[in-house]
This record gives sequence, C-alpha cells and structure tokens, in this order.
Amino acid sequence: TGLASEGTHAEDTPHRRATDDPSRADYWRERILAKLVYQVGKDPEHAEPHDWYVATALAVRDRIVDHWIPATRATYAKPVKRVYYLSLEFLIGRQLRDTAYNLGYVDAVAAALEGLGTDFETVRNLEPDAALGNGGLGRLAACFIETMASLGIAGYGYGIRYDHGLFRQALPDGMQRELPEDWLAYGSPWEFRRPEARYDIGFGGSVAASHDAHHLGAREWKPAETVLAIAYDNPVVGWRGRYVSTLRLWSARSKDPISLEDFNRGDHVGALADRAKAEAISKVLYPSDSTDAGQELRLRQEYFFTSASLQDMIRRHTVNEGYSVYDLPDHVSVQLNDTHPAIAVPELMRLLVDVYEVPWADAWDITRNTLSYTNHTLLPEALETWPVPLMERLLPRHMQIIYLINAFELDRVRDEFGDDGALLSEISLIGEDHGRSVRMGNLAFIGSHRINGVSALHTDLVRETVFSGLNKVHPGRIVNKTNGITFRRWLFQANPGLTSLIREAIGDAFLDDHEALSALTPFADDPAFREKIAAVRRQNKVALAGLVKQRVGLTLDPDALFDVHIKRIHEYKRQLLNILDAVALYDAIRSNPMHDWRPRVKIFAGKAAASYATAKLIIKLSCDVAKMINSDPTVRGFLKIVFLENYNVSLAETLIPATDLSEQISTAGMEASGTGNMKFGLNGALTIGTLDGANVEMRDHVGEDNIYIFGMTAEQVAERRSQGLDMQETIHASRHLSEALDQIATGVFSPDQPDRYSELVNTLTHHDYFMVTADFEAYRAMQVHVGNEWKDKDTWWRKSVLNTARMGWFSADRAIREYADGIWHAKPVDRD
Ligand code: T68
Repeated sequence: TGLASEGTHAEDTPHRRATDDPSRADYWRERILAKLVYQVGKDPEHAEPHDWYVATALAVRDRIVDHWIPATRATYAKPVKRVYYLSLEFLIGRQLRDTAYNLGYVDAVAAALEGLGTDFETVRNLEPDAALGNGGLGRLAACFIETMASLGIAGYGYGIRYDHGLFRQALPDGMQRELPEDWLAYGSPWEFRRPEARYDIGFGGSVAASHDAHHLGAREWKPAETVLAIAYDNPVVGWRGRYVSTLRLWSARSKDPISLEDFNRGDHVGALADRAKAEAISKVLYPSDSTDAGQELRLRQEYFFTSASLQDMIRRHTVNEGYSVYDLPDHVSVQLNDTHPAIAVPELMRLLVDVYEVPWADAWDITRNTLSYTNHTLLPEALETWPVPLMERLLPRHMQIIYLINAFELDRVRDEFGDDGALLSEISLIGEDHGRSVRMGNLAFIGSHRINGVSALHTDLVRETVFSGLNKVHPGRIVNKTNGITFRRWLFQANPGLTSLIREAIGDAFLDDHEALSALTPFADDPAFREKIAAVRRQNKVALAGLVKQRVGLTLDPDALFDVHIKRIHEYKRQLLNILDAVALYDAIRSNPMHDWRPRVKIFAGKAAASYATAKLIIKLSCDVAKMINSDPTVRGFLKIVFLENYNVSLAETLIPATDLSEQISTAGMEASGTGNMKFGLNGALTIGTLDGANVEMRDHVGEDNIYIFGMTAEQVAERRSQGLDMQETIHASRHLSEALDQIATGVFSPDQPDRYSELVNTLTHHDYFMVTADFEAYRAMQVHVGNEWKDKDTWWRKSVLNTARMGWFSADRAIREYADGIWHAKPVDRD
C-alpha cells in the first residue's frame, strides 16, 4: 500500500533512495517542488512566498495521511471506545509547525526550504491562524484534540467550519474596531472536503400526531426547512505520530443552490435568498465569550452541528461497525464542551426514539450513559437559556422531548425528596424568570452521566452554586477535571531555546512524560544553569522587542521586567486593576525620581466582545495611559506600557516565552480555571495572581514561595459583596488609589475628552462588583514586592526554574488521562 504504520513513509526496500527518507532535506526538496509545480501550478522560478507555504503544507500533509489511514484502520480492526468532543469552538491556530514538529520533520523541512531560497520561519508565518474560537474554551478544545492523538485515544472533534473566524481587532486611536477575519481567502491546505459525508438538518415545521396514543412513542417530525451539513476533515497529528485525530468541521449548504423559478422571473437576488439563509449558519463565529443569549442564528448553529455530529457518529457505529444503537454507550463517549451542544440531549433521544424506534426508557439510559458535560463558567450571563416560543418554532419535536424529560425528572425528585417547591423549580428544565425559557445547563446536566468543572475550586463552586439542587438529587455526578495544556505546542515548539536547555540538563524523558520535568528541580540551585535560563529568556525578549518595534514603533529594553497580561478583556479578569497599578507606579516614579527603579514593561493584549462597551473602554484607557506614560520624559524609560493589537494563538506563542511576570488577577471565584496561567508557569514566568481557578493548584504544585498570591479569597469576595458594593471608604483609605482614580476621572489621560472615564470611575466607586478597589492595596503591595524580588536575580531565576520543573501536572496528557479513566472509560488504540 505504500503506507507505513510507524513514522516513516518509506518502504524497506533494498534500494532505498535518499529521497525516500523523510528525515532528510532532499526528501522534502523533491516533494515540495512537486507540490509547487503540480498542485499549486507555479514555476519555482516565479513562486511567491505564499506558494511555498502551500507547497510545504501539502507535502507535510501527505505524511499525515500516512499515519491517518493506518490509525483509522487500526481503530476498526481492534475497536476501542471512540471519544467525540463536541465544541462550537476549536482555536487551533497555525498547523504547519505543530504537524511537522509532532512528526519530527521540522529540521529536515527547514533545511529543504533553505536550499530552495526561502526559510521555515518565513513560510510558517504566512499561515493564517485558524481562529475558530474566542478564548480559553476554544483553545482547550484544540489542546485536547491534539492530546487525544498523542495518547492514542480514538478521538474526534466535531465543530463548525466558520468561513470567518474570530474578528480581527484594529485599534485606531485605541478604540477597538472589528474587521472580518478571512482565514479561508486562499483556501486551507490542511482540510479534506467530504462531499459524500452529508446530513439533512431540519428546522421548524410540525410534529405529526402519532398513530398509537402512547405519549412516549415515536413521532414524525416534518421540518419546514432542511439545510445540508457537509463535512470537512482536518487531521490532527499526535506526538511522534502516535495517532491522528479527526477534526470534522461542518459547513452549511442549501439543498437548492438556486431557485430557477425566481431567477427566470428576473428576481436574480431573490433566487439566492434561501441559499443565503441556509449558509448563514456557518458564516461567522459568534464573537462573545459570554453569551448574548436569544439569537436565533446561534441556536441554529448549535443544533446544526450537534445534529450532524450525532447522525455521523451513529452512522459510523451502526453502518460501519455493525453495532446496535443499544450498545452505543459501550463504544462511544460524547463530551459536550459547555452547553453549546446541549441540544444533543433531546436530539439523541429523538434519533433513538423516532428513527431507531427504541423505547423511551431505554433511549434515556443510552443517552445518559453516552453523554457527559463540561461546565466552564459560573457567570450568570453565560448560562444559556432559550425562550420556549423560539424553541417551539425552530425545534418543535425537541421541545416535546424536553417537556417529557422534565416531567419524568420532576416526578422522580418529588417521589424521593417530597414536594419541595424551591428544589423543584431550581432543577426544572424550564425557567419562569423572564418569560419561559429552556435552561441548557440543567438539560446538559440531567442528560449526562458526568458533569465536570475545570479546576478544583471551580468544581466546588459548581456544586455549591449553579448546580446545588441537581447535585443534591444526583450526588456524585459532578467531578473535577482540572484543565491542562499541550506541552508540545506551548513549550517544545514555542520555546525551543528553553526546551534544548532542559534536554541538556535532564535528558529526553520529559518529552513523553511531562511529569519527568521534576528532574529539573535540583538545577534551580545551579548558578550556571540559572544563567543559561536567563540568557534564553533574554533571547526571547529580544525577539518580542523586535516585534513590538515593528508593530507599534516602541523600543523596549530586553533587560526590563516584562509584565504580561494577555487574555480576553473582561471586568472580572481585571485588566483595570493592572492599569490602576500602572498609574500608581507612574506617580511614584515621578514623585520619587531618585529611587532605585528598575525598568518594567507592562504588556497587554486581548479582544473585547463587540457588544461589550465597558471592555472596549478598558482597552481605550490602557492605550490612553500608555500614550501618556510612554511619552513622558520624566519616566526615563522606567515604565512602558504596550497594548498589542489582534491577540491570537500565534501572538501568544511569541509573548509567553518572553514573559517574566504573568498576570492572573481575576476576582476570586470568577475565573473557572485559566489555561494561560499554566502556559506562563511552564515557560518559567512567575505568576502574580489571586486564589482563583487553577492558580490555587499551581500554588500547591510550585510552592507558595514561588508564586505571588495576593487579595481576597472567593469566600471573602462573597462576604464582602454581601456588605454592599459602595467603595468610597476603601478608596479613601488608599492615597495611591484615590489619586489614580482622580486622575483618570478628571481626564488627565484623556485631555481630548476629559469625561471619557468619569462613568467608569463612578462605577468603581459606587458599584465595584469585581472588587477592583478592594483588592488594589494588596495588589500594589505585591507588585512592589515583585519589583524588589526582580532585583535579586539569583532568587528570581531559582523560582523561575522551579516553576518550569513543577508544572508537569498541568499537562493536557494528565487531564485527558483523567477524562479517559474517570468519564469516558476509553483505552488507547493498539496500532500493532
Ligand atoms: C473559559 N471560558 C474560562 N468561554 O473562562 C476559563 N463562553 O477560566 C477556562 O480556563 C477556559 O474556559 C477553559 O476551561 C471561555 O473561554 C468562552 O469562550 C465562551 C464562548 C462562547 C460562549 C460562552
């Protein structure tokens, strides 16, 4: 067949040519040239840099297929449980380096490109980021797909192939503008279109009355509208090519590309109207990372990809593998990434009851034993609900099923717990608050055998708050699975300098077993090693400084403390707290110019949801403050502020290895986990943070002396809130804080519009829900402490090494093993 199962393409023939060996540059030279000529159709003499990118990607893609087909065969030959990860977001970023790296071909490909008159860095930077996600939730899904492949779990990701991913952020005068993102403008060399893998997705219409009077029997749903879901497969290669997961993304197509009747009547635009409506489903990613509930298109997206994915999964299970739907839970696990695919609960019931004629009670067991659900937030505005009238109109059969599930659940609970009205209304699938609505969190919970939070603290809070009632009636169903990150992308690829140093120090075991990083611990006390670590960081900072120079024209001192705050802009993530500290530091430098200041650079990046006015104002404030401080000669370079435009995965890959101090300062109790915090710690940045999300577990692992924890605990925040949100006294008690707020409120940083921030400051003063002012003094004191620690380089680099050495547990390999053992009961594929 020409397909090798272990790493190499070449067959073991006696006359093996040099060009049959993919560890050699000439192998790649030959194949890249062939792709350039025969697939891109360009003369190598006149090829543009982008043509070289496409040719290289296509050549690498062939090697993926060499692993993908045997991996798929092996899964059919010796079946293991298949894991389906349903997510509306997969923030995978660039794929060339990731793929080439996991297959071990980066050096050979780079050498080939040199010989062809270009270079790997140039070529790989031409790949647009696949920005099919907003933030942490989408990036987690991407880390998990790669990790399932690395561990040999038969994993599939299912999502939407958005024509336009997350908007591009422009910042003219510091005001965020959203520009369309167009990652598919040149097509994607990684995907395989599968026009034969298509499913009908219905919307609207009616449900026929049944022949038998039994209310639990099959019904016939006659949708008014049918949209086609077409599959595009993106293979995701695991570490050392162990396994290849398939990321199957659905694109919406109209059943009728054009209405010829309308066209022939002369209505050339109307002739395309149905098509436009159908295809709108996969046009754009919703840019809010906390739901603006209630938009019909969003519900259409959710049902579209969930239905297509379940139909595809059942087809593979029944037609390809010949199993009965009754055996679904033995062979299949479906993980719901937040409530976005929660419609899977009634959809799987519908498929089983109406299409496969499974009795209701059996269908319910199958559904619950197959599905599990991950919660990522406690923010009330992010808990999805859908108005009942919208659901009835768009998904009438599902609404019937939801009512039935609800009735059975409430009956059962009433039998067991008595007629507790408060409990019953809390766990009901139907909320009565602002008009009747379907609570997707409760639906996902009731339809799942396991519900998980994403850090120890978050899971505790899930049990105590959003799902306290459901936790009482289903004790033990909520479990914790602390997030993890893929070390392949976030250490080995993003920070080759640090990776080489670690290999020299402790050998290669940690490349496969991330907890083996702990062998680095004794090197924290080795001055020579610390010096090398500092040198690598400096190199990464020089590279970042180059990027900043090129993008914003600002010159950074690579010996300054690089203090980095990158994530979505949110009040709870408290970029404002950091800006207030910057203003206080600015004042301190001016009023005490003879102090032994050390240069510090505060770097911000992040997007605000298009509709989140306060978040956009926070961006503007950062830019205003930056402008004033960067141009004030009395600061003499001791403080610089940078806001980098258009934060994305690729920018994070450059920023994180160049960071000295990682900002993880959310209001305690509000950040479910965080995953950026782990990426920074792994790369040796020290963290300044609150006891929130996974920061708590990071402290436990790295040791409290090696992390800068400050501020109120989640419990204290709750207590403080119950006393009211007016902070005048708190502000009054802090001279630094009152002065900083005053300057911002009176327009010191916004002379062109002095009242620009008066409302913002007013809110902080009288309604500080996020406890920015209440945590200010603790934060500032800790920042002063950090500044002092930075002066003692031995201490700093010792702590840095200990952070890297002790982050092994935060590997996604650990997280996925926990899911596989505790929720999916899935074992790795045997490829021999
Ligand atoms: C994040 N959630 C959590 N949501 O905020 C973060 N939401 O603490 C956690 O580490 C991460 O999930 C992974 O568990 C999100 O990123 C969204 O992006 C989102 C998108 C649409 C609707 C709601």
